[in-house]
Amino acid sequence: MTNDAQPEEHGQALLPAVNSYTEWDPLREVVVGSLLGGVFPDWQDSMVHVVPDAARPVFQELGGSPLPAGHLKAAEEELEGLVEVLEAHGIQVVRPDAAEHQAPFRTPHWSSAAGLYAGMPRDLLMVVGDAIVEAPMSWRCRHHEVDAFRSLIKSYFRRGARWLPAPRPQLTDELYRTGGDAGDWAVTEFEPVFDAADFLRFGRDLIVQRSHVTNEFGIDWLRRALGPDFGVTVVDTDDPHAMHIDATIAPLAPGKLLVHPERYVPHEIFDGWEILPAPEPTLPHDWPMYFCSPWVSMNVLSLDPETVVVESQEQPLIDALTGWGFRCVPVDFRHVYSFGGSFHCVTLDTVREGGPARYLSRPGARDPRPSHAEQEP
Ligand code: DAV
Repeated sequence: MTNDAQPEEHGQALLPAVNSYTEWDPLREVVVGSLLGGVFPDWQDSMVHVVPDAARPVFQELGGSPLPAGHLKAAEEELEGLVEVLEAHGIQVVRPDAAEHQAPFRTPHWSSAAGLYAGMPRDLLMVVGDAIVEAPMSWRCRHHEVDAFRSLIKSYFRRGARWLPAPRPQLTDELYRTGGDAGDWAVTEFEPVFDAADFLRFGRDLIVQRSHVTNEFGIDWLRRALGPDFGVTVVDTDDPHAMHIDATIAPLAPGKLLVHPERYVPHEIFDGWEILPAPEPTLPHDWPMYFCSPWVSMNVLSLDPETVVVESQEQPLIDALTGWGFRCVPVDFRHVYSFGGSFHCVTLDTVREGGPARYLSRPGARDPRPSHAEQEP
């Protein structure tokens, strides 16, 4: 076995084993999560701002118990349906290992009745160019979630990818703000934490939102770990429940931003971009949603700058995107919605064509790049 970077054949182009700089460049390889063996999370007070009210008693009573079997089976079938559609588009799909999510675990300071699932690699991992970042997640039940993805990460590393695990968080009580004022974040600045899904990639620039799982310390850690070739800009969002930016902002192509009609706050870095407010989701009000809002309707996955995977029943969104010049690939996904996400959440794009470029205007950037950083390597 060799650790040398080996270019791989993905379609016609020879690309590194891990190569993904944007949310929209042509997709060649992708990780699709698995909900198999998933359990309800052990309740933690810091979840109160982000999970739907109805989920709290469920997590308190059923934390560590298997997710409802029938609904889970339907969700797994929808994930298989997504895999088939991606493969039919010539995209290589890889899946996590089976993992034990039901086992309780403890540290010297706290314990968790169980884990969660391996369903949402976007929350946990981030590909920035040729690097895979492991996020320091603040929900205690997710402390070992990366295990299901470690053989994949090791395999990418052996084929030349860089591997950037964030400092292992302690997740002691000092991290969590209890009894704070309305508007306070659930996490303090005790140590760096973030979920990868609070970031979006635009070539050499990333944007990030502060949230109930992402603090300034975590953003600073990532900024310094990525180094001067990348810029990380914090953008305001108007979302008291903020956890993961990908049902608030969805960049679909250079210059085209799909946004949540209320949560999106205009920012100068998007000067010159077309902004499309997403239409209302179509999900029935009585559909079980344990982790998130129906706005995961806009959590779409770009296969290339003209093609997006959209939930089959989100006809108003399909119409709006079609009218904006996109080709929509419809996939049934409502049962997956129930467990916390849609197409962007359940995937991690490890290989897209394209390289580092600049797409955002940076008039107020604190550390303007020297001009040599604008050039392709
Ligand atoms: O609208 O509840 C969902 C983010 C999915 N990871 C919402 C945000």
